Amino acid sequence: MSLAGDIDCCHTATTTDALSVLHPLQALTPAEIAKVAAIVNADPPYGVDTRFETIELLEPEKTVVRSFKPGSPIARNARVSVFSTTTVGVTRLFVSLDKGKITSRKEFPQARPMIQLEQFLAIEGYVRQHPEFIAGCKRRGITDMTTVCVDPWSAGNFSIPGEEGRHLCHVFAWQRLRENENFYAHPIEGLNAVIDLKTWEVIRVDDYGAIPIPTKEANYEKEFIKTQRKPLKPIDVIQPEGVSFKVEGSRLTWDNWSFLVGFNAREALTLHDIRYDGRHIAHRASLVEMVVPYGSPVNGHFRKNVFDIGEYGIGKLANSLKLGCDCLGAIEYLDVHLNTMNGDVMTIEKAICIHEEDSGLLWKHWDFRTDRAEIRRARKLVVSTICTVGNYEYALYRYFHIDGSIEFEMKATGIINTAACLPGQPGKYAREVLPGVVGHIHQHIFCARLDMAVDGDRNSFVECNTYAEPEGPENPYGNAFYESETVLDTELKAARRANPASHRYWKVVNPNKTNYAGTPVSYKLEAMNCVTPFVSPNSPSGKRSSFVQNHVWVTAFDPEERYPGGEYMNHSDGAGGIADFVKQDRPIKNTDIVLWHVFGLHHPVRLEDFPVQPCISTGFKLVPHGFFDGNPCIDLPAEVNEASCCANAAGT
Ligand SMILES: [Cu+2]
Repeated sequence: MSLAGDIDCCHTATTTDALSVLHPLQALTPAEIAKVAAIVNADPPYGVDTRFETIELLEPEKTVVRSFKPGSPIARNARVSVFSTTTVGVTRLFVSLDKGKITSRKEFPQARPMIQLEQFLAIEGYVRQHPEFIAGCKRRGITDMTTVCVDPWSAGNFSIPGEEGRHLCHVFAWQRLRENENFYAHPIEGLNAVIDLKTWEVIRVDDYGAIPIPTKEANYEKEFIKTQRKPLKPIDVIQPEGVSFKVEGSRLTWDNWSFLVGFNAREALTLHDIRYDGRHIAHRASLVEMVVPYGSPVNGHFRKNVFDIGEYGIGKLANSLKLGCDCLGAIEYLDVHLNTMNGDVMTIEKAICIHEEDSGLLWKHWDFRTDRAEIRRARKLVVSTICTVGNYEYALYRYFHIDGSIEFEMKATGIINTAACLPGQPGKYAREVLPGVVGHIHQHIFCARLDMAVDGDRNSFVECNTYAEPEGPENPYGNAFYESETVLDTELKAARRANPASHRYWKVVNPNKTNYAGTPVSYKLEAMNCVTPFVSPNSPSGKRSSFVQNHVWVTAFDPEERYPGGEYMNHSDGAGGIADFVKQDRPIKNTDIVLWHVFGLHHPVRLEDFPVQPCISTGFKLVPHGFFDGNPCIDLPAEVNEASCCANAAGT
């Protein structure tokens, strides 16, 4: 591909903007993160052992956001989670930047922080030095421990004797046969270790029995690919007059859209104050959990049920994006600023990519009597991030379409998690992708938290089902079918699953605002990727991921109900998540509500997924449904070259 020549195609916006706070929802600046760390370090809850899990913006109340006028003073507060290097527990602090002090302190003595990026290589180092682990490797023919790659998996909560009450990591291992080759082709099967992240002691090595390490190479790096196909001709994406969007601090405006971009270590990118033509649609929207259950009970694989957001935090694992590779065209990048475990500022340059894409046909009609055609092209604004969690890449795209719809797409790529088998004997829970190498059946189940505000905060939740009319006097020819709407008015009633048989869908309506037809304005959830959960809900992993049991949940707004599996997920027991929130069975009719959508990928592995997986995709849409009185883009100007395209379109 070629790039846009001498056109200014790439710009990073935050270098100066990040230094000043322009909006109450703007993520903490580097100076603010440093100041918060200094305030906490002046009175650290765990003394010299104190480390920082997260330092993030304590988001202001909605009234503050709604009444904010540019230029008016902005109160800034941070939400901080700190932990000790020596004892289990997390302390949550609220810090006032303006007052320079801690304003709230709450201890969670059983909580464990997310596994930190800084710990990954340390875990590998300690495990590789352990005599029992070395002996296990030796039984499999490995004598050089520097070739062993150890991936740090969350340990879960399995009530295994000796594990209770600790802060642990459970590891799987592979062997790298030579420099830069793909070690996931060489699983060290049946050998796991459990390491205590407080004492750095390997508390147990599990050896389920040795089988040969598969040694056939399967590489993806270009230096290993002997023959390459002929390249295609270049595609240039150029916008000779520049882009149509504007970035002012954290606010983006494009066409009729306006919204703010936030970022934190756990959720990565967050969207706020989303409006179309000034009308509110959502107050906050983000991806709040992702759980990846694997279906194999063999050896140590039963433990693979990882919460990539709650146990690792995908924000801290965001990539710096590369123009022409990760993103193509006229791009604006935003840097993001997080904290290290020591409380230093960690900047990920170009973590957020913003650009426009042609999106094909928007609408068209050809009048065969007059031979006249009207055509409009669609375009979307794309805000993207890519996060690497161990073997997988999650490429996260938020699309703002010109027709008022918002789309979230997650593309999964990277390398499937591999295990080894005897060649030709993958067993029923896996598919062999290379002789002796398998990928287990698994799922990637996501939860989006959508704090809706359809034309204001007071919304209701409606389910729509389509039914066939029974044949009879009213339906003499048997053709009749109709849609039926039900307002689900309490939290327990609104915990629902998809039903393809009735083409069930849901919408968030504002009963106080009507369209020309006299019906409430609304946004429809297009839930295209509902996933059937297979992990038993009463199992150790199932209890911790109970949110996957429904495809939608609706709760009365509570700013502290942030995560569907609970606030502190690592080693969690399943308490404090959405299944507990809805036990309150609060009314959700004509009030401030939050819609939680559970969707995902069901992933029986394909041979084509290895050695590196072409993107597979999942997501959902929020689509205006009676929000407008008609097609909201009837006013879109025709393309400049309309004359030629219409002549072709009309078949002349
Ligand atoms: Cu997968």
